[in-house]
Amino acid sequence: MAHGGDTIFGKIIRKEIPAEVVHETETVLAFRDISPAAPSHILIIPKKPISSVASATQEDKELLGELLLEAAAIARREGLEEDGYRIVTNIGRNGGQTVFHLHLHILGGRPCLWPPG
Ligand code: DGP
Repeated sequence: MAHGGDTIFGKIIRKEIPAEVVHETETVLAFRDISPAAPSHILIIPKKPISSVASATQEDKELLGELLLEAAAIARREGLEEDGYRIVTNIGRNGGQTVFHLHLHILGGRPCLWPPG
């Protein structure tokens, strides 16, 4: 599925189910993860339903840049910049992806291990 699949994140974008939104623009939405893996765990998604970065195309170039820049701005506002944080995107089964709508995880407030599990 390249584009167009509906997921739980589609319902969050359409406000059909609630989420703790931290930032919204015409093109992206950021909200707190329902099951936080760190003291600060925010997801940022494009409103366009791209299933993962593996399905993104040249057409999505600007949107992908926007996601990363917005993620950094959100992390800054959350006070994560000084100690650092991690941005992760999972792809497919081995990547541990469970929601097939592209999202960046912003994780902060604790040290992250490397290599990740
Ligand atoms: P991933 O495994 O990379 O596909 O991450 C999906 C994340 O989405 C996971 O950390 C939990 C989060 N999540 C799933 N359903 C919901 C929901 O309904 N609301 C919120 N806020 N987060 C959700």
